[in-house]
Amino acid sequence: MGARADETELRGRVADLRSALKVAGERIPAAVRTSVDDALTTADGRLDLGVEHTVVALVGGTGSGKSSLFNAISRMTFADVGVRRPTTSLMTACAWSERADALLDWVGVDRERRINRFSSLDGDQETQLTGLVLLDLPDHDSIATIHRETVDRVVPMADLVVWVVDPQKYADHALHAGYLQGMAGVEGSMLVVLNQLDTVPEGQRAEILADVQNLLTVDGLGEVEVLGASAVTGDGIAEIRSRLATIVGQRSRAALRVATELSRAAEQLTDVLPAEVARRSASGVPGTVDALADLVGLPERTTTAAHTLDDGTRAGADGALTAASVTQLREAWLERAGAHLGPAWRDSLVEGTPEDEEIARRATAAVRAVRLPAGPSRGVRGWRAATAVGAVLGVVALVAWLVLVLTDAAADDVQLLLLGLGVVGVVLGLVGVLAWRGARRAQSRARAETFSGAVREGLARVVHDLLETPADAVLGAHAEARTLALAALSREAARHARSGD
Ligand SMILES: Nc1nc2c(ncn2[C@@H]2O[C@H](COP(=O)(O)OP(=O)(O)OP(=O)(O)O)[C@@H](O)[C@H]2O)c(=O)[nH]1
Ligand SMILES: [Mg+2]
Repeated sequence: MGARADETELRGRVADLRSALKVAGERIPAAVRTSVDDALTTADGRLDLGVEHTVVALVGGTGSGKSSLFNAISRMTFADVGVRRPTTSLMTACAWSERADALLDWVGVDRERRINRFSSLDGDQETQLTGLVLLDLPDHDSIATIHRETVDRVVPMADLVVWVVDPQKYADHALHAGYLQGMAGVEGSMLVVLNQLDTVPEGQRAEILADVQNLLTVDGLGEVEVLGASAVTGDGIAEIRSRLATIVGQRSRAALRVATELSRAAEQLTDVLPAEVARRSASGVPGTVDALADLVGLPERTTTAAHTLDDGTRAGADGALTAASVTQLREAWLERAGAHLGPAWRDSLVEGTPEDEEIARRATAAVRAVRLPAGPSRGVRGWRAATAVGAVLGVVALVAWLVLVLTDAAADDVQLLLLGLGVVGVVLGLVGVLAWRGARRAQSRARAETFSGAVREGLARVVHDLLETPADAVLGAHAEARTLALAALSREAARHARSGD
């Protein structure tokens, strides 16, 4: 991954974590909030210094040739090389970068002791070292305390420390006891260069290099790479440059440190944002609507609404819910919706949920608002009329027929016609009665369904507005904060998966 892409990714992770903090706000425990916030501030500071840089410090005893190597590696003659010891008292820096000033301010290199390798004409040959910030340090074994202090301050800031030793003093006790033995554990960020190899007869060079390696093994640094070089003849310089190119091509220690800190911060956040917390409260809604329907006495009210033919508001008129009657329902809801939430999140859920009074008032109003068409339905009215017509017709015709039969006043045809009409009327009356009763039952059923459906709909709205919506606001924030924290984690995991480091 390129250094810029690395920085962009790290800034993205900082932004995600910052958003997570913002979304969650004070619902994150104060200690975690402070710790994550501090980590983000530190990360920002490091990113501002530029994590694309790899700081390499040349450290060693006076006269070992640090300044000479600095010049040889940078192919310039910027550092002072001297015969009088110690020569270097002020750090010198060469940056293969145009953005290293903030970093060099932080390291403490004077402005006039910096040189930018990109401003030189042969910059093209230097691109393989892009990102390198090479530091020439004063001697660590100096008679000048300030030199030692500089070394002690800068060594921990470096991504790679190059210990420069020479054939005369490589076994120096101050070097091994004072510095090298303390480096065990961070061998990966050091390199030893045995300089002035030109002063050693060719036949003895391998032996002396092996000796340096042995001493390092005794120091507990057996893994550390030892390179031989001569700043005067230029032998071994290409190898050092190529070694440095490999190192600057890897993720800088600064980037790694920021990445690690961000992962730790992300983990702290995900720890207080458990995965078990639901993202929404919808699953608790049907049961709560049922419970509220029972509380308002929906079954009895439905029976009333079915059998009374007024506009339906009478069914919901009496019996307003009391606040106390919904207390348990509200508590059960909060218990369920807030399962697994941390204490501050739970408080926020409780605070965001309207009080018992409000729920009781809205539920009562929802029941009272239901209206049904008043009076009998058209079917009922029709069959009632048909019954009446049939009954009248039947009775009149039969009475007329009876009178005519008894008085024998009419022809047989007329008697037969009246008898037929009477029978038709009676049948129509009987069918009418049955159909009338059926239509009344159907109307009751329809009224019951409409009433109960409308009340449940109204109560569902109450549950949605007063319970589900506020709960989802809290659960949504929780889920969002967790997703952001996970994004900051998983991006890192993805990076590891890509680069295998
Ligand atoms: N023969 C030989 N002489 C070298 C080599 N490297 C440096 N010198 C000489 O050693 C002397 C000291 O070199 P510097 O580069 O100033 O050493 P330094 O480590 O920077 O010394 P301080 O700044 O005092 O800590 C100079 O006279 C250099 O010319 C080398 O590889 N071979
Ligand atoms: Mg020097």
